[in-house]
Amino acid sequence: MALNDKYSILLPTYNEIENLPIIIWLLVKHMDASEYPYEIIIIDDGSPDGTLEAAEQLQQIYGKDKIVLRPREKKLGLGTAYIHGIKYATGNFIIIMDADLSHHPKFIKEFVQTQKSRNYDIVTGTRYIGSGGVHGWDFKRKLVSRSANLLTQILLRPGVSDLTGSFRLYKKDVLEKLIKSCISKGYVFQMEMIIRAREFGYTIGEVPISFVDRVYGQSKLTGSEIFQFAGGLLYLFATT
Ligand SMILES: Nc1nc2c(ncn2[C@@H]2O[C@H](COP(=O)(O)OP(=O)(O)OP(=O)(O)O)[C@@H](O)[C@H]2O)c(=O)[nH]1
Ligand SMILES: [Mg+2]
Repeated sequence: MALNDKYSILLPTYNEIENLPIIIWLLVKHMDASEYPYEIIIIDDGSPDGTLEAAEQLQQIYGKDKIVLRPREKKLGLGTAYIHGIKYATGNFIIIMDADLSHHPKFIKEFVQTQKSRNYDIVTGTRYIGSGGVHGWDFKRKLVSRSANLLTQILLRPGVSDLTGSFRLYKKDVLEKLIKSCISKGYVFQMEMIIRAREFGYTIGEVPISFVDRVYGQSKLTGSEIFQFAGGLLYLFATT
């Protein structure tokens, strides 16, 4: 382990009051066991359900060095939540993940090992190779995800098996550069990050993950999201 490596985990939240205590507990458990220095940066966007108040209590339990709160006034979207969070990150590596328990912190160890094995710029979780998979999605959602991924593989040939996933490890400077160069919003954002990464010649490693559908809280995948995704995909196809 390089002596100065530190991992900043960005956790954007919007109405995650049921999930936050569990994800934080799991993160602390797994990160403490790994012995890597780390911090968890919670970016809450004015959740009406009191997520921020829960985060404040968790900060008191686990300490201000481990739990950093960088809330914003209102819901401004995931992309800018990452940009906001990075500004405060003190680690040289950034881990982004969802707070809704779809991404299990136990995989972080493998992300770190994979990154170190070849000094990858990015390591992405993948649901589509090896032991990776999806649990709890209905047929429609699986079909949408698979089709989106397949269509993208055909059109853009990115050489990465899971493009729309959002459980990833980045070198901090790489993520900063990528975020600045990405213009899409919504689901297509994660995909654009990988496509731009390829353009810049960054190296990408993959770790199979099992993705579990959110248990608590509302899902937001709607027809308009799918439409938006298709538009974004065509845009990337036309411009890259
Ligand atoms: N700060 C912030 N976080 C957000 C925003 N939108 C979503 N999130 C968080 O980003 C993560 C991913 O969002 P999800 O709602 O789980 O998106 P998804 O996984 O595609 O869809 P479902 O899990 O089916 O709802 C979760 O931790 C959310 O709480 C936002 O506008 N601002
Ligand atoms: Mg989710």
